[in-house]
Amino acid sequence: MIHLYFVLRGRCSNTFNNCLFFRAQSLRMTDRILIIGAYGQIGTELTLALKRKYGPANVIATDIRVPDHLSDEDDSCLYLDVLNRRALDLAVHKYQITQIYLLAAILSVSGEQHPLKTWELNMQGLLNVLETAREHFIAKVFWPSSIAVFGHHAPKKPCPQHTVLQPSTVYGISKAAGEDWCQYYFNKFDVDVRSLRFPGLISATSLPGGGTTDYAVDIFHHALRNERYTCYLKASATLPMMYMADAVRAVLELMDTPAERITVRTSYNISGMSFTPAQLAAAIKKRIPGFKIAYQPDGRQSIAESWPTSIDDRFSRKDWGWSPAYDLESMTDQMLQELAHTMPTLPVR
Ligand code: NAD
Ligand code: AKB
Repeated sequence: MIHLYFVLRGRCSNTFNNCLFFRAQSLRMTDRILIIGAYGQIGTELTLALKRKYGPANVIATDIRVPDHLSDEDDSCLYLDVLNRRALDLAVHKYQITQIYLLAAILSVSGEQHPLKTWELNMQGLLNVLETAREHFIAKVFWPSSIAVFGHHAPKKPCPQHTVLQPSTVYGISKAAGEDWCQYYFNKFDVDVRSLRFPGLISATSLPGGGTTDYAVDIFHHALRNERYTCYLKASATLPMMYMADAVRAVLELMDTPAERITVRTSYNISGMSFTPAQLAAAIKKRIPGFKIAYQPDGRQSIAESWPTSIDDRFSRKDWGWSPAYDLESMTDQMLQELAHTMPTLPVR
């Protein structure tokens, strides 16, 4: 895909002077994508989708843990620590990057074990990317937020787009603050950063790590190994969830939307499905009759109780046409089918 890419961005929202200036972004032959945190749960699938869309040579996948099976010569697989601002600048310059997808973060459960490290990675990582985007005139940035931004005082069912954010975890605090920084960089510096408040993501080709919603993936692995699953949430703990194929499609659709249609510059609510562990266990049992589950709620239950049970995503639907394809039944069918192939090769996390 070769196109002439000449972006004139007009607004300077400087507090002291309301000048109008134009920023001639660049004359480029094609989009060049930098993915940071590419080998995590989302990155594994999003990287493939972006390579299909933009061509493998135009997608630079980076992480601090590079998979063993890729050789050093594979230029599309790089070590990059998002906390190293200089290395980030160099990568953006060297590969003539036009879009950045920042996926590196510590999630809700791990975050409670390492609060300051979580704040450092989630916040400084985002600020490094926003600053790099500003200085290098990056055309678009994607950064995921989470339903963890909501706390006990937000309406639970459904949780509106615009509501009180008093998160209960350091992860949620970092996401809520990150949303404000995204909006600030858009308003102040015209950085076109776009974001989704993802619910718990369920995937067969990659494992989740350190989240409250991880049970919804682990349960499938136990079921397929004919093992009983002990769930760390109550049977009745309803949470919003989404199948990874929907999540990846949402990112691509949001990033393809013309900038003038994006009305939410913090982060969009987005909904897939909502269910309890008991409902998910019942859906699995329908397909694997011998499957057994027990419940032993631990500290993760209190995190789950601080999150909404369903999400009002009307702004996503209206602004960029969001509609999920998977519900509990179709997701369960797909997970069991896909895991039958991928499970033996999945790395342990
Ligand atoms: P993940 O933990 O699976 O992957 C994160 C990746 O970032 C890992 O591969 C890790 O090695 C890498 N990383 C860690 N520190 C890094 C650093 N300093 N520099 C570069 N890379 C580093 O996370 P995920 O589940 O894929 O989530 C990706 C993003 O989506 C995160 O921002 C997360 O908050 C958000 N999100 C995820 C979910 C979900 O259910 N998975 C839900 C809501 C939001
Ligand atoms: C977590 O449970 O921490 C994540 C999330 C919903 O952000 N899956």
